Order: sequence, then structure tokens, then C-alpha cells
Amino acid sequence: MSEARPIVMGVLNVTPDSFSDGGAYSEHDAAIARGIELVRLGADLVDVGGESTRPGATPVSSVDEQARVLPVIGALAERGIQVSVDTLHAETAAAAVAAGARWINDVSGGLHDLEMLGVAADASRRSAVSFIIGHWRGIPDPAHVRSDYADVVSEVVAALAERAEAAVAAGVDAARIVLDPGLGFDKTGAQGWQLLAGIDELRALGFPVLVGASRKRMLGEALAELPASPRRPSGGGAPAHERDLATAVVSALAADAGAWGVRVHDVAGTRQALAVQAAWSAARRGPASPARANDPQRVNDAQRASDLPADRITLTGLEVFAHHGVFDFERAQGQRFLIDAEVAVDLAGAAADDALARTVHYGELADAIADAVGRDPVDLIETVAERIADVALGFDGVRSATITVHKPDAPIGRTFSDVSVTVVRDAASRAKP
Ligand code: PMM
Repeated sequence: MSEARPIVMGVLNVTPDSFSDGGAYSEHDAAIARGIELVRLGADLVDVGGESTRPGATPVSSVDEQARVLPVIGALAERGIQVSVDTLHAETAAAAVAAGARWINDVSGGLHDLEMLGVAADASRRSAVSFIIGHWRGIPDPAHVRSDYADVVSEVVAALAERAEAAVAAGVDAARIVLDPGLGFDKTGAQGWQLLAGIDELRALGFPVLVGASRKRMLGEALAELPASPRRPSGGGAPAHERDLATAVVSALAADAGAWGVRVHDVAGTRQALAVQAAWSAARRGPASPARANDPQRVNDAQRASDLPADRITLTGLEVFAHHGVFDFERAQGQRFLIDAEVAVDLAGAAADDALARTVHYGELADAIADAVGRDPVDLIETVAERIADVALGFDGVRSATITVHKPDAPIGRTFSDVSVTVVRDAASRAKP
């Protein structure tokens, strides 16, 4: 049983046939409008993909994929919308992050493109990007289904544990990893249900779990015996778009089973199902417990750990010349310090009103940090980081600050590329005595 509402990831497929409307809008405009609509309906983040991973789909080059998704990602991110990029290609992932995506969703978990883990690592370090690792056995191919598992739950759990380990070894921040059992990817319907029933074993790995059952064949199979009805006029297994009610039911059950998130096409239906699940779950916990399931602050588990809202402003590589250090020559000569600052702040109001006054002015933040680093020398970069955190938390609306101070020219008698410290501070704990 889970207390917090799972995040809802709205699916936005930007493929040539997804948005053909006779030419009233360009495909990009229509996709952007649909992404905004998904958020209005209750999506916490929008998953933008430009290549179908359905069995038998024609592969798309990463160049074509980028032409489809980057303008959409850029436009949505500019409006303060949390965006993930659904891609198998490292180049697309990197370009999407540069365009404003804050999540990389790779259904192959880095197996399809060996550069992916490096891109995810870089993005998680520099831009606080999260990495969704799907379970996968290869390009989906109707002629070659690799669903021969002796025990699908333990094998998928072991494979995802291995991928997560590889990601961490490559430098991905473990707090930003999400695991996905990859329903429908080389799994039969029955194996999909076993994986959902075994979600606890996957959660036991310690990472948030995302469920992507939306409109999938396993739902059609579960409905196959039912007669046609107004909502399922086709009856039987029903075409994909007639499986939204079944998807919403899975969302509620996944929430009850402790899923961190659900990836769905019909956001409104899933939000209704989650509201019902939340009411039931709150009553089960009793009146004394806080109804966290209704918490309007849409956060993910990784972020919940440090109680950060999902929105953030990130400033990286701010260079300041200063005289900190334990050695006299450091104090006398000075050296470069590079600062990364991530401040958690609710950006919804600023985005809605397009109002600078309702957000943190990043130019002013940069100036304030530079002033704080430049003044009175201290021995430790820990002290410098703490000082910057104080400054950042002084900006209106900043709920927490993650500050990294790099000292790339530190006096270390070995070849090295960087040394840094990171402090994570939140406004609530600062307020306490
Ligand atoms: N399924 C699809 C595409 N992307 N991403 C994640 N994380 N999990 C999934 O299960 C998943 C995905 C294929 O479904 P679609 O064609 O309906 O988008």
C-alpha cells in the first residue's frame, strides 16, 4: 500500500501519423498543444517520443527522431513543463536534455545504444536529469519473441538490477534512477500480469518503479471474453484506444501496489482512477494519517527523499576566481572555482503568467553566488558551498538548494580532472533552531 499518488506520465508520440489533422496545425504545433493539454488534464510529466517501439515498427534514425521531438521538447520545457524523452538513441537523449528534457526514458535501459549510460551519467550530474531504465531483450520483433523465461519476475528483477548497477558504475546518480519492467517488451500477457503482481520484488531493489501498461495487448487479452459495449464498440480484445478504462484500473492497482509512476495515454481517466484509489487508501490509513495521496505537490520518490518539489532552476559551470584554500599560496594567488547550483522552486505560477517576478531571476542568482564566493577567503570548499546555499535559500520561493563547488586546479599532486563537494540544504530545516 502506498501513501503518495504515483506520478502520471502522459504519452506524447510525435510520429508523422500521430497528429495529421488536414494541415490546420503543423505536426509540431499540434504535438505541443497536446502536451500542454496532457498537463492540464493532470500529467506530471510528458513523455515525448519520435520512434515507435511497437513490434514490426520501422526504425527511425536519430537525426529524423530529433527533428520530430526537439522542437516539441523545447517548447514544452520553455513553459515549465517537466519533459522526458522516450528514446533508444544516446544522441537524441543528449540533444533532448540540451532542449530542456529532465528525464531520459530508455526502454532498453542503455542496452540498445552503448553511449546511452554515458549521456545519462553526464545529464544526471550536470542537469539533475533522471534516467528511466526499461527491461528489454532486443528490438521488438513479431517474428522473434524472446519471452522464454523460467521465472519472469526474478529474471526481470535481476536484469534491471544489473542495468541499474551498470548505470551507477557509469556515473548516473542512483537517486535519479527509475526502473520499469517493460510490459509487452518480449513478454506475453500472462508474464506482464506476473510482473505487476510481483512489483514488490522489483521495488525491493530500492528504486522507484514505473508501470507502462497503457493500451497494451495484455489489457486486450484480459478483456477478450467481454461483449462489445458503448466504450468498447469493437468488443473482444478491442483496439488499443478502447483499452483506456482497463488502463485506468491498472493505474489504480499499480498505485495500491506502491508504483512510483504510471505511463499512460489517457491522463484524465488515470487521474480519476487514482483519485478513487487515494480516497480508499486514505480511509484505510485512518483519520490520524496525513492524506499524502492527495498532495498536490507532484514529486517523485527520488526527489521526495530530499523533499524537493519537482520544479527547479539549474545553473552550471559558474566560474568565479577566489582565494579559498588551506595553503598560503592559494590564499595569495587565488584560483578558479566552478559552481553548479540547483534551486527547487515552484515554477507553475511563473509559467502560467509568463512573469519573471514569480520565479528566481537566474542572472541575479549568478551574481549573488559570485559575490558570496568572491568574498573573505576560507579554508574549505565545504564552507564555500554552505555559504552559497545560504544565499540561494535567501531568494523568494526557493525551497531547497543543491550546491556543488568544483576546484579543478586544486593542489593535488596527481593528475586529476576535478574535485568537488556538494551540499543539499532545504529552507524548512534552515528555519529550525
Ligand atoms: N512502452 C512504450 C514506449 N515507451 N516507456 C516506458 N518507460 N515504459 C513502457 O512500457 C513503454 C515506454 C510502448 O508503448 P506505446 O507505443 O503505447 O507508447
